[in-house]
Amino acid sequence: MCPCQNGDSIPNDPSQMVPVDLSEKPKVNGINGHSNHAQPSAQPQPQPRHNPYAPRASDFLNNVSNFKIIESTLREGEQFANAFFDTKTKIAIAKALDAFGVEYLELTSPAASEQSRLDCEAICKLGLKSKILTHIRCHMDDARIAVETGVDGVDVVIGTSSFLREFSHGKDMAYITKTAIEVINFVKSKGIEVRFSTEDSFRSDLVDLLSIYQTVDKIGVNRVGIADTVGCANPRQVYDLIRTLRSVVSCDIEVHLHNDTGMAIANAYCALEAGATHIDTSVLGIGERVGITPLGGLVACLYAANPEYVKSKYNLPMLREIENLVAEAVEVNVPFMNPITGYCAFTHKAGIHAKAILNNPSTYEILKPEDFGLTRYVSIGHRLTGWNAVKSRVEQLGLKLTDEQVKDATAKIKELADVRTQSMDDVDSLLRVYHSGIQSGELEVGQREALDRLLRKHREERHTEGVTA
Ligand code: HCA
Ligand code: CU
Repeated sequence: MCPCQNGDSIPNDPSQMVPVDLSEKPKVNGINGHSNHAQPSAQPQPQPRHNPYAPRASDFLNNVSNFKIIESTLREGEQFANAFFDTKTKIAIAKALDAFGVEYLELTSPAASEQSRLDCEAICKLGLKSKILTHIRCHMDDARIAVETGVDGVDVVIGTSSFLREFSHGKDMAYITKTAIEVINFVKSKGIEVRFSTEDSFRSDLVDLLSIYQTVDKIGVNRVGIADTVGCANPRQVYDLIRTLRSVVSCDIEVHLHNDTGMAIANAYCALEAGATHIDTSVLGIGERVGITPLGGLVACLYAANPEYVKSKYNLPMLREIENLVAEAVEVNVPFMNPITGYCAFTHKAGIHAKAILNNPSTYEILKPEDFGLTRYVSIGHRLTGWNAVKSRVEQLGLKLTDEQVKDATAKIKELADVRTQSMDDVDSLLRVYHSGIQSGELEVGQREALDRLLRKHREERHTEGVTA
Protein backbone atom coordinates (compact mmCIF):
# COMPACT_ATOMS: atom_id res chain seq x y z
CA MET A 1 0.00 0.00 0.00
CA CYS A 2 1.18 3.49 -0.75
CA PRO A 3 2.51 5.28 2.36
CA CYS A 4 0.12 8.14 1.74
CA GLN A 5 -2.88 5.90 2.38
CA ASN A 6 -2.51 6.00 6.09
CA GLY A 7 -0.04 8.67 6.95
CA ASP A 8 0.63 12.27 6.30
CA SER A 9 1.69 13.53 2.92
CA ILE A 10 5.00 11.84 3.54
CA PRO A 11 7.55 10.74 1.00
CA ASN A 12 8.48 7.10 0.60
CA ASP A 13 11.07 7.14 3.32
CA PRO A 14 10.09 9.63 5.98
CA SER A 15 13.38 8.89 7.71
CA GLN A 16 15.04 11.09 5.09
CA MET A 17 12.84 14.10 5.74
CA VAL A 18 12.80 17.00 8.12
CA PRO A 19 9.31 18.24 8.96
CA VAL A 20 9.20 22.00 8.80
CA ASP A 21 6.61 23.96 10.70
CA LEU A 22 6.83 27.66 10.11
CA SER A 23 3.18 28.40 10.78
CA GLU A 24 3.50 30.47 13.94
CA LYS A 25 7.15 31.24 13.71
CA PRO A 26 9.06 34.09 12.13
CA LYS A 27 9.29 33.40 8.41
CA VAL A 28 12.97 34.34 8.37
CA ASN A 29 16.00 33.31 10.41
CA GLY A 30 15.94 29.62 9.68
CA ILE A 31 13.85 26.72 10.74
CA ASN A 32 11.25 26.73 13.50
CA GLY A 33 12.07 30.23 14.60
CA HIS A 34 15.60 29.48 15.77
CA SER A 35 17.58 32.61 15.34
CA ASN A 36 20.14 32.72 12.61
CA HIS A 37 23.10 34.65 13.90
CA ALA A 38 24.46 35.35 10.47
CA GLN A 39 21.22 37.15 9.57
CA PRO A 40 19.91 38.80 12.71
CA SER A 41 16.31 39.81 13.20
CA ALA A 42 16.79 43.04 11.29
CA GLN A 43 15.59 40.98 8.27
CA PRO A 44 12.31 42.39 6.93
CA GLN A 45 9.22 40.17 7.26
CA PRO A 46 7.86 39.01 3.89
CA GLN A 47 5.01 41.18 2.69
CA PRO A 48 1.74 39.69 1.38
CA ARG A 49 1.98 39.70 -2.36
CA HIS A 50 -0.43 40.32 -5.17
CA ASN A 51 -1.95 37.00 -6.28
CA PRO A 52 -1.45 36.74 -10.06
CA TYR A 53 -3.93 33.83 -10.23
CA ALA A 54 -6.83 35.76 -8.78
CA PRO A 55 -9.69 36.55 -11.15
CA ARG A 56 -9.43 39.87 -12.92
CA ALA A 57 -11.92 42.35 -11.52
CA SER A 58 -12.78 43.47 -15.04
CA ASP A 59 -14.11 40.03 -15.96
CA PHE A 60 -17.68 40.20 -14.68
CA LEU A 61 -18.77 36.73 -15.86
CA ASN A 62 -15.91 35.04 -14.06
CA ASN A 63 -17.17 32.58 -11.44
CA VAL A 64 -13.81 31.36 -10.17
CA SER A 65 -14.82 32.73 -6.78
CA ASN A 66 -18.49 31.88 -7.04
CA PHE A 67 -19.22 28.26 -7.89
CA LYS A 68 -20.79 25.07 -6.59
CA ILE A 69 -19.46 21.54 -6.72
CA ILE A 70 -21.63 18.65 -7.87
CA GLU A 71 -19.79 15.66 -6.44
CA SER A 72 -20.38 12.64 -8.61
CA THR A 73 -18.24 9.94 -6.98
CA LEU A 74 -21.46 8.07 -6.26
CA ARG A 75 -22.59 8.30 -9.90
CA GLU A 76 -19.76 8.92 -12.38
CA GLY A 77 -17.38 7.31 -9.86
CA GLU A 78 -19.45 4.14 -9.88
CA GLN A 79 -18.66 3.94 -13.59
CA PHE A 80 -14.93 3.55 -12.79
CA ALA A 81 -13.84 0.07 -13.81
CA ASN A 82 -12.81 -0.91 -10.25
CA ALA A 83 -15.78 0.60 -8.46
CA PHE A 84 -18.34 -1.31 -6.49
CA PHE A 85 -19.85 0.56 -3.56
CA ASP A 86 -22.04 -1.34 -1.16
CA THR A 87 -24.65 0.61 0.81
CA LYS A 88 -22.37 1.12 3.82
CA THR A 89 -19.56 2.48 1.67
CA LYS A 90 -21.92 4.77 -0.26
CA ILE A 91 -23.19 6.18 3.03
CA ALA A 92 -19.66 6.65 4.37
CA ILE A 93 -18.63 8.49 1.18
CA ALA A 94 -21.80 10.61 1.17
CA LYS A 95 -21.29 11.63 4.80
CA ALA A 96 -17.62 12.43 4.28
CA LEU A 97 -18.32 14.59 1.22
CA ASP A 98 -21.14 16.32 3.08
CA ALA A 99 -18.79 17.07 5.98
CA PHE A 100 -16.23 18.37 3.49
CA GLY A 101 -18.91 20.77 2.30
CA VAL A 102 -19.72 19.94 -1.32
CA GLU A 103 -22.95 21.60 -2.33
CA TYR A 104 -24.40 18.61 -4.21
CA LEU A 105 -24.05 14.85 -4.29
CA GLU A 106 -25.02 13.11 -7.50
CA LEU A 107 -26.15 9.47 -7.20
CA THR A 108 -26.52 6.66 -9.68
CA SER A 109 -29.90 6.42 -11.36
CA PRO A 110 -32.48 4.54 -9.28
CA ALA A 111 -33.52 2.98 -12.59
CA ALA A 112 -30.14 1.24 -12.84
CA SER A 113 -30.96 -1.50 -10.32
CA GLU A 114 -33.16 -2.20 -7.31
CA GLN A 115 -30.23 -1.74 -4.90
CA SER A 116 -29.32 1.56 -6.57
CA ARG A 117 -32.86 2.76 -5.92
CA LEU A 118 -32.78 1.65 -2.27
CA ASP A 119 -29.35 3.27 -1.74
CA CYS A 120 -30.59 6.50 -3.28
CA GLU A 121 -33.53 6.54 -0.88
CA ALA A 122 -31.28 5.71 2.08
CA ILE A 123 -28.90 8.60 1.28
CA CYS A 124 -31.83 11.00 0.88
CA LYS A 125 -32.93 10.07 4.39
CA LEU A 126 -29.56 10.90 5.98
CA GLY A 127 -30.52 14.55 6.31
CA LEU A 128 -27.24 15.82 4.84
CA LYS A 129 -26.56 19.49 4.16
CA SER A 130 -25.48 18.70 0.60
CA LYS A 131 -28.39 18.55 -1.82
CA ILE A 132 -28.97 15.10 -3.26
CA LEU A 133 -29.34 14.64 -7.00
CA THR A 134 -29.83 11.58 -9.07
CA HIS A 135 -28.81 11.21 -12.68
CA ILE A 136 -31.14 9.76 -15.29
CA ARG A 137 -31.55 9.27 -19.02
CA CYS A 138 -33.92 11.69 -20.66
CA HIS A 139 -36.81 9.28 -20.40
CA MET A 140 -40.16 9.43 -18.62
CA ASP A 141 -39.79 5.92 -17.17
CA ASP A 142 -36.55 6.93 -15.40
CA ALA A 143 -37.99 10.29 -14.34
CA ARG A 144 -41.00 8.65 -12.70
CA ILE A 145 -38.75 6.41 -10.58
CA ALA A 146 -36.32 9.24 -9.74
CA VAL A 147 -38.87 11.68 -8.34
CA GLU A 148 -40.13 9.05 -5.88
CA THR A 149 -36.75 8.58 -4.16
CA GLY A 150 -36.76 11.77 -2.11
CA VAL A 151 -33.98 13.53 -4.07
CA ASP A 152 -33.67 17.33 -4.15
CA GLY A 153 -33.16 17.30 -7.87
CA VAL A 154 -32.74 15.27 -11.02
CA ASP A 155 -29.92 15.56 -13.54
CA VAL A 156 -31.23 14.59 -16.96
CA VAL A 157 -28.91 13.74 -19.84
CA ILE A 158 -29.26 12.76 -23.49
CA GLY A 159 -26.73 12.30 -26.25
CA THR A 160 -26.75 14.90 -28.99
CA SER A 161 -23.56 14.18 -30.95
CA SER A 162 -23.89 12.57 -34.34
CA PHE A 163 -22.12 9.52 -32.88
CA LEU A 164 -24.71 9.06 -30.15
CA ARG A 165 -27.63 9.89 -32.37
CA GLU A 166 -26.47 7.30 -34.90
CA PHE A 167 -24.83 4.60 -32.75
CA SER A 168 -26.57 4.93 -29.37
CA HIS A 169 -30.20 5.99 -29.00
CA GLY A 170 -30.83 6.70 -32.70
CA LYS A 171 -33.15 9.69 -32.07
CA ASP A 172 -33.22 13.01 -33.97
CA MET A 173 -33.17 16.50 -32.45
CA ALA A 174 -36.94 16.95 -32.75
CA TYR A 175 -37.55 13.82 -30.69
CA ILE A 176 -34.83 14.78 -28.18
CA THR A 177 -36.34 18.25 -27.70
CA LYS A 178 -39.88 16.91 -27.28
CA THR A 179 -38.80 14.32 -24.68
CA ALA A 180 -36.63 16.87 -22.85
CA ILE A 181 -39.59 19.22 -22.47
CA GLU A 182 -41.80 16.41 -21.20
CA VAL A 183 -39.27 15.16 -18.64
CA ILE A 184 -38.32 18.64 -17.42
CA ASN A 185 -41.95 19.69 -16.96
CA PHE A 186 -42.67 16.47 -15.11
CA VAL A 187 -39.72 16.83 -12.67
CA LYS A 188 -40.53 20.52 -12.13
CA SER A 189 -44.14 19.62 -11.34
CA LYS A 190 -42.81 17.64 -8.36
CA GLY A 191 -41.25 20.82 -6.95
CA ILE A 192 -37.62 19.66 -7.22
CA GLU A 193 -34.62 20.91 -9.20
CA VAL A 194 -34.02 19.76 -12.73
CA ARG A 195 -30.94 19.99 -14.89
CA PHE A 196 -30.77 19.19 -18.59
CA SER A 197 -27.48 18.15 -20.16
CA THR A 198 -26.30 16.94 -23.52
CA GLU A 199 -23.87 14.06 -23.67
CA ASP A 200 -20.81 14.63 -25.87
CA SER A 201 -21.60 18.34 -26.17
CA PHE A 202 -18.30 19.22 -27.83
CA ARG A 203 -18.94 16.92 -30.78
CA SER A 204 -22.54 18.05 -31.16
CA ASP A 205 -23.76 20.59 -33.67
CA LEU A 206 -23.53 24.05 -32.07
CA VAL A 207 -26.81 25.24 -33.55
CA ASP A 208 -28.61 22.11 -32.25
CA LEU A 209 -27.06 22.63 -28.83
CA LEU A 210 -27.89 26.29 -28.43
CA SER A 211 -31.37 25.73 -29.71
CA ILE A 212 -32.22 22.95 -27.24
CA TYR A 213 -30.63 24.80 -24.32
CA GLN A 214 -32.62 27.90 -25.19
CA THR A 215 -35.81 25.84 -25.28
CA VAL A 216 -35.24 24.20 -21.90
CA ASP A 217 -34.17 27.51 -20.36
CA LYS A 218 -37.46 29.06 -21.49
CA ILE A 219 -39.50 26.33 -19.77
CA GLY A 220 -37.67 26.95 -16.51
CA VAL A 221 -34.94 24.32 -16.21
CA ASN A 222 -32.72 25.12 -13.21
CA ARG A 223 -29.44 24.30 -14.94
CA VAL A 224 -28.15 23.26 -18.28
CA GLY A 225 -25.11 21.02 -18.48
CA ILE A 226 -22.26 20.78 -20.94
CA ALA A 227 -20.52 17.40 -20.97
CA ASP A 228 -17.13 16.66 -22.46
CA THR A 229 -18.00 12.99 -22.46
CA VAL A 230 -14.95 11.82 -24.41
CA GLY A 231 -12.47 14.28 -22.89
CA CYS A 232 -11.66 15.86 -26.24
CA ALA A 233 -12.04 19.53 -25.36
CA ASN A 234 -9.25 21.96 -24.57
CA PRO A 235 -9.51 24.97 -22.26
CA ARG A 236 -10.04 27.46 -25.06
CA GLN A 237 -12.85 25.42 -26.60
CA VAL A 238 -14.47 25.09 -23.18
CA TYR A 239 -14.18 28.81 -22.61
CA ASP A 240 -15.70 29.64 -26.00
CA LEU A 241 -18.62 27.22 -25.70
CA ILE A 242 -19.54 28.27 -22.15
CA ARG A 243 -19.17 31.95 -23.04
CA THR A 244 -21.50 31.47 -25.99
CA LEU A 245 -23.99 29.48 -23.93
CA ARG A 246 -23.85 32.10 -21.18
CA SER A 247 -25.15 34.66 -23.64
CA VAL A 248 -28.02 32.37 -24.72
CA VAL A 249 -29.49 31.07 -21.43
CA SER A 250 -30.23 32.74 -18.12
CA CYS A 251 -30.24 29.59 -15.94
CA ASP A 252 -27.19 28.12 -14.20
CA ILE A 253 -24.56 26.26 -16.23
CA GLU A 254 -22.95 23.00 -15.12
CA VAL A 255 -19.91 21.38 -16.71
CA HIS A 256 -18.91 17.73 -16.68
CA LEU A 257 -15.41 17.18 -18.02
CA HIS A 258 -13.64 13.93 -18.73
CA ASN A 259 -9.90 13.72 -18.34
CA ASP A 260 -8.77 11.64 -21.31
CA THR A 261 -6.12 14.16 -22.31
CA GLY A 262 -5.39 15.45 -18.82
CA MET A 263 -7.32 18.70 -19.33
CA ALA A 264 -10.18 18.18 -16.88
CA ILE A 265 -9.01 20.58 -14.17
CA ALA A 266 -7.87 23.27 -16.60
CA ASN A 267 -11.12 22.90 -18.51
CA ALA A 268 -13.15 23.29 -15.32
CA TYR A 269 -11.21 26.42 -14.43
CA CYS A 270 -11.83 27.90 -17.87
CA ALA A 271 -15.51 26.99 -17.68
CA LEU A 272 -15.78 29.04 -14.48
CA GLU A 273 -13.90 31.90 -16.08
CA ALA A 274 -16.44 31.84 -18.90
CA GLY A 275 -19.41 31.93 -16.53
CA ALA A 276 -20.22 28.32 -15.61
CA THR A 277 -21.72 28.03 -12.12
CA HIS A 278 -21.45 24.31 -11.23
CA ILE A 279 -18.55 21.87 -11.68
CA ASP A 280 -18.89 18.09 -11.59
CA THR A 281 -16.13 16.26 -9.73
CA SER A 282 -15.36 12.87 -8.32
CA VAL A 283 -12.88 11.92 -5.62
CA LEU A 284 -9.52 11.20 -7.30
CA GLY A 285 -11.36 11.83 -10.57
CA ILE A 286 -12.70 8.27 -10.77
CA GLY A 287 -15.19 7.57 -13.55
CA GLU A 288 -15.43 6.05 -17.01
CA ARG A 289 -11.94 5.37 -18.45
CA VAL A 290 -9.61 7.87 -16.69
CA GLY A 291 -12.57 9.70 -15.19
CA ILE A 292 -13.44 13.37 -14.71
CA THR A 293 -12.26 16.51 -12.91
CA PRO A 294 -10.88 15.33 -9.55
CA LEU A 295 -12.24 17.01 -6.45
CA GLY A 296 -8.82 17.50 -4.86
CA GLY A 297 -7.17 18.87 -8.00
CA LEU A 298 -10.03 21.26 -8.63
CA VAL A 299 -9.89 22.47 -5.05
CA ALA A 300 -6.12 23.01 -5.36
CA CYS A 301 -6.60 25.03 -8.53
CA LEU A 302 -9.40 27.16 -7.13
CA TYR A 303 -7.60 27.63 -3.80
CA ALA A 304 -4.64 29.03 -5.74
CA ALA A 305 -7.03 31.58 -7.25
CA ASN A 306 -8.77 32.53 -4.01
CA PRO A 307 -7.63 30.72 -0.85
CA GLU A 308 -9.98 32.54 1.51
CA TYR A 309 -13.08 31.74 -0.55
CA VAL A 310 -12.18 28.06 -0.88
CA LYS A 311 -11.26 27.77 2.82
CA SER A 312 -14.56 29.36 3.80
CA LYS A 313 -16.57 26.83 1.77
CA TYR A 314 -14.81 23.54 2.33
CA ASN A 315 -13.28 21.61 5.21
CA LEU A 316 -9.93 21.25 3.46
CA PRO A 317 -8.14 19.08 6.05
CA MET A 318 -10.75 16.37 5.32
CA LEU A 319 -9.56 15.96 1.77
CA ARG A 320 -6.90 13.39 2.50
CA GLU A 321 -9.26 11.25 4.55
CA ILE A 322 -11.90 11.32 1.79
CA GLU A 323 -9.36 10.40 -0.86
CA ASN A 324 -8.08 7.54 1.27
CA LEU A 325 -11.63 6.32 1.86
CA VAL A 326 -12.43 6.23 -1.84
CA ALA A 327 -8.98 4.91 -2.85
CA GLU A 328 -9.46 2.02 -0.48
CA ALA A 329 -13.02 1.37 -1.64
CA VAL A 330 -11.92 1.07 -5.28
CA GLU A 331 -8.57 -0.53 -4.47
CA VAL A 332 -6.22 2.06 -5.94
CA ASN A 333 -3.44 4.16 -4.45
CA VAL A 334 -3.56 7.93 -4.24
CA PRO A 335 -1.32 8.89 -7.20
CA PHE A 336 2.15 10.09 -6.23
CA MET A 337 1.69 13.30 -8.21
CA ASN A 338 -1.76 14.08 -6.85
CA PRO A 339 -2.24 17.77 -6.02
CA ILE A 340 -2.26 18.34 -2.23
CA THR A 341 -2.15 14.70 -1.11
CA GLY A 342 0.47 13.21 -3.44
CA TYR A 343 3.11 11.87 -1.10
CA CYS A 344 5.71 14.45 -2.14
CA ALA A 345 3.26 17.35 -2.53
CA PHE A 346 4.99 19.37 0.19
CA THR A 347 8.50 17.95 0.14
CA HIS A 348 11.34 20.19 -0.96
CA LYS A 349 14.61 18.71 -2.05
CA ALA A 350 17.19 20.84 -3.87
CA GLY A 351 19.39 22.97 -1.64
CA ILE A 352 18.27 26.18 -3.34
CA HIS A 353 14.61 25.29 -2.74
CA ALA A 354 15.23 24.21 0.85
CA LYS A 355 17.01 27.48 1.68
CA ALA A 356 14.19 29.62 0.34
CA ILE A 357 11.48 27.43 1.92
CA LEU A 358 13.14 27.83 5.31
CA ASN A 359 13.07 31.61 4.89
CA ASN A 360 9.61 31.88 3.40
CA PRO A 361 7.62 28.79 2.23
CA SER A 362 5.63 30.83 -0.28
CA THR A 363 8.79 31.07 -2.36
CA TYR A 364 8.14 27.54 -3.61
CA GLU A 365 4.60 26.77 -2.42
CA ILE A 366 1.36 28.03 -3.94
CA LEU A 367 -0.65 25.88 -1.52
CA LYS A 368 -0.12 26.10 2.23
CA PRO A 369 0.11 22.55 3.62
CA GLU A 370 -1.25 23.66 7.00
CA ASP A 371 -4.50 24.76 5.33
CA PHE A 372 -4.97 21.11 4.33
CA GLY A 373 -3.87 19.73 7.70
CA LEU A 374 -0.57 18.60 6.19
CA THR A 375 3.11 19.19 6.90
CA ARG A 376 5.93 20.36 4.71
CA TYR A 377 9.20 18.46 4.61
CA VAL A 378 12.71 19.29 3.60
CA SER A 379 14.72 16.38 2.33
CA ILE A 380 18.43 16.68 3.17
CA GLY A 381 20.23 13.35 2.84
CA HIS A 382 20.99 13.60 -0.86
CA ARG A 383 23.61 15.10 -3.10
CA LEU A 384 21.50 18.08 -4.13
CA THR A 385 21.31 19.20 -0.51
CA GLY A 386 22.51 22.60 0.68
CA TRP A 387 24.11 23.87 3.85
CA ASN A 388 21.10 25.99 4.85
CA ALA A 389 18.89 22.92 5.08
CA VAL A 390 21.61 21.06 6.97
CA LYS A 391 22.02 24.02 9.32
CA SER A 392 18.31 23.91 10.11
CA ARG A 393 18.69 20.24 11.06
CA VAL A 394 21.73 21.05 13.20
CA GLU A 395 19.61 23.59 15.06
CA GLN A 396 16.73 21.13 15.42
CA LEU A 397 19.15 18.66 17.00
CA GLY A 398 20.31 21.36 19.41
CA LEU A 399 23.91 21.21 18.16
CA LYS A 400 26.14 24.27 17.98
CA LEU A 401 28.17 24.57 14.79
CA THR A 402 29.45 27.63 12.92
CA ASP A 403 28.37 28.18 9.33
CA GLU A 404 31.82 27.14 8.20
CA GLN A 405 31.49 23.87 10.13
CA VAL A 406 27.98 23.25 8.76
CA LYS A 407 29.30 23.75 5.24
CA ASP A 408 32.08 21.28 5.95
CA ALA A 409 29.62 18.69 7.29
CA THR A 410 27.38 19.31 4.25
CA ALA A 411 30.30 18.50 1.95
CA LYS A 412 30.64 15.14 3.71
CA ILE A 413 26.89 14.45 3.37
CA LYS A 414 27.13 15.16 -0.36
CA GLU A 415 30.16 12.88 -0.69
CA LEU A 416 28.32 10.01 1.00
CA ALA A 417 25.09 10.73 -0.90
CA ASP A 418 27.00 10.49 -4.17
CA VAL A 419 27.20 6.77 -3.40
CA ARG A 420 23.73 6.28 -1.89
CA THR A 421 20.95 8.45 -0.46
CA GLN A 422 21.45 8.99 3.26
CA SER A 423 18.60 8.35 5.67
CA MET A 424 17.69 10.98 8.22
CA ASP A 425 19.30 8.75 10.81
CA ASP A 426 22.55 8.63 8.81
CA VAL A 427 22.56 12.43 8.53
CA ASP A 428 21.84 12.89 12.23
CA SER A 429 24.63 10.50 13.21
CA LEU A 430 27.07 12.30 10.96
CA LEU A 431 26.11 15.67 12.43
CA ARG A 432 26.42 14.38 15.99
CA VAL A 433 29.80 12.78 15.31
CA TYR A 434 30.95 15.97 13.60
CA HIS A 435 29.76 18.06 16.52
CA SER A 436 31.39 15.93 19.21
CA GLY A 437 34.62 15.84 17.19
CA ILE A 438 34.66 19.64 17.13
CA GLN A 439 33.81 19.82 20.83
CA SER A 440 36.54 17.40 21.86
CA GLY A 441 39.13 19.06 19.64
CA GLU A 442 39.61 15.83 17.61
CA LEU A 443 38.25 17.54 14.49
CA GLU A 444 38.67 20.84 12.65
CA VAL A 445 37.10 22.15 9.49
CA GLY A 446 38.53 20.46 6.41
CA GLN A 447 40.06 17.48 8.23
CA ARG A 448 38.40 14.86 6.12
CA GLU A 449 40.55 11.98 7.30
CA ALA A 450 39.88 12.77 10.96
CA LEU A 451 36.15 12.89 10.22
CA ASP A 452 36.28 9.57 8.39
CA ARG A 453 38.12 8.06 11.36
CA LEU A 454 35.49 9.37 13.82
CA LEU A 455 32.65 8.09 11.63
CA ARG A 456 34.30 4.68 11.35
CA LYS A 457 34.73 4.54 15.12
CA HIS A 458 31.08 5.52 15.61
CA ARG A 459 29.93 2.79 13.23
CA GLU A 460 32.05 0.17 14.99
CA GLU A 461 30.73 1.22 18.41
CA ARG A 462 27.18 0.98 17.14
CA HIS A 463 27.90 -2.40 15.64
CA THR A 464 29.37 -3.68 18.93
CA GLU A 465 26.37 -2.30 20.85
CA GLY A 466 24.10 -4.12 18.41
CA VAL A 467 26.00 -7.41 18.86
CA THR A 468 26.16 -7.27 22.65
CA ALA A 469 22.60 -5.97 23.10
C1 HCA B 1 -21.90 9.12 -19.62
C2 HCA B 1 -22.80 10.27 -19.20
C3 HCA B 1 -22.08 11.45 -18.67
C4 HCA B 1 -23.17 12.45 -18.32
C5 HCA B 1 -22.71 13.81 -17.98
C6 HCA B 1 -23.81 14.75 -17.56
C7 HCA B 1 -21.10 12.04 -19.71
O1 HCA B 1 -21.47 9.10 -20.75
O2 HCA B 1 -21.65 8.25 -18.79
O3 HCA B 1 -24.85 14.31 -17.12
O4 HCA B 1 -23.57 15.95 -17.68
O5 HCA B 1 -19.90 12.03 -19.48
O6 HCA B 1 -21.58 12.47 -20.74
O7 HCA B 1 -21.34 11.10 -17.53
CU1 CU C 1 -19.25 11.37 -17.57
